[in-house]
Amino acid sequence: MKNGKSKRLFDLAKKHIPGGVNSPVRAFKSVGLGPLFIQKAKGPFVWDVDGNKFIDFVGSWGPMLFGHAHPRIVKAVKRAATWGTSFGAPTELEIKMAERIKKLVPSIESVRMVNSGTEATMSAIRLARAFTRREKIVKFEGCYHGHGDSFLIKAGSGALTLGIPDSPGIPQGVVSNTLTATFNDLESVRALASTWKDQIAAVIVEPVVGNMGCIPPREGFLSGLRSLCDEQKIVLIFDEVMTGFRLAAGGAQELFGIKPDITTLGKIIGGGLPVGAYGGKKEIMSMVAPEGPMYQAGTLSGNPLAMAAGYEMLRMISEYRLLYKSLEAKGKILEEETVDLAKRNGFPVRFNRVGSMFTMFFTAGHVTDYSTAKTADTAKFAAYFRAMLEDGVYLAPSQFEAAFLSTSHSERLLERTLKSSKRALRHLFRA
Ligand code: KE4
Repeated sequence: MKNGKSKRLFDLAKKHIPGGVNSPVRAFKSVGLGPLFIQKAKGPFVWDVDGNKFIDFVGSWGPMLFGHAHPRIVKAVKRAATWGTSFGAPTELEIKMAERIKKLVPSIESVRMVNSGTEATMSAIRLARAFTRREKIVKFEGCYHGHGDSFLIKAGSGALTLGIPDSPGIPQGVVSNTLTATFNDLESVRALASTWKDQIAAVIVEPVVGNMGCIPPREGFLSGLRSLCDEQKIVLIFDEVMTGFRLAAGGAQELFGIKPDITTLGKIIGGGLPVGAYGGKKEIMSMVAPEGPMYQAGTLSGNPLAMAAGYEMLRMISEYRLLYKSLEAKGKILEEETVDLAKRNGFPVRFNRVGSMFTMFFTAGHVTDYSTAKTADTAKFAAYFRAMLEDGVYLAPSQFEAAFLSTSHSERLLERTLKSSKRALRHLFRA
């Protein structure tokens, strides 16, 4: 595959930008390549600057539920731009956005727009601390909630991929207030709750993990968290930046029937533009300034272009009645054919999936938490990634990320992807 221009651009980028990228996981470090510089995208495809075309399963790390450059999103953003790109003042569209979010996610009674998932999660734990007057938070090893200081402790996603789950630069005082438990292990949370009785402000969890690769919650895990938080008056935060509007119109909380106290959102909610949000019980949200004393602000929060893209996204989600059924059917095709191939050939791979987000782990065992995710053979994953890329399939450049399907991934494209995957696996395992 010719990639001369990407190489040249990467060399140039490294002169001006740390590591040549504006977000670490994009650097392709863990897959032994330099990143592809993307020229354009449409539907399920991306084209790089060397003219290579790929079937895209990254989808900008989740937002592209309807594929890239959807005409309705593009039209909404173009129209909004002619009326001005930012006012720093309230607009009617922000009210419509909030109403639509509340309708789709009933646990949200009041919602604040911000500019990224990180801002949403940072604000959510500050709010939980303000509401409970407690300082500790519980997160899960391998989960990723953005790059806020409190979260870069045993973090997932790019931090895990690059082997820096505990970033330098985080003050000891912050580190000591972040307790870590094991995903899918309720006992590990109960133990912390009894050791730190009445000192834990919040438990924050990815209800379906995407940032260790895709890991579904065990039966009873989320409901157990809910009961424990009720017993101990701990704020339960569902970080649905990735799962929100991805797994159901009402996110993972709709799928699993569990109501968190606060939900954080991002990615899909912006239709590809920078948007995050946090919302939940009115009683808690009323603490947020200027209604209450907990301060959080943002020059571009509720930005008119981002709202136009996000609102159009949520309208399309509301209109498309069979959306999640169709995404489930697509995911099933990939899963069933891959699992069947692996079984017939004895390939040591494990396919985890919930709806349209999935990860194929290069390990034979079940992957249910951080320690089992870490058994994956990342060198094998890297070789598989490179083979798929050569074959025109663009996966997330990390074993510890989820891949995403969109409505634009046709069955024909999925069959094409499966052919490439079978070839790559057979070559990898010399079958
Ligand atoms: P952002 O600040 O990147 O918008 O959102 C942070 C975040 C919060 N919570 C969850 C569950 C997330 O998955 C994320 C961000 N996800 C990663 C991909 N796994 C973003 C990609 C990147 O860091 O470049």
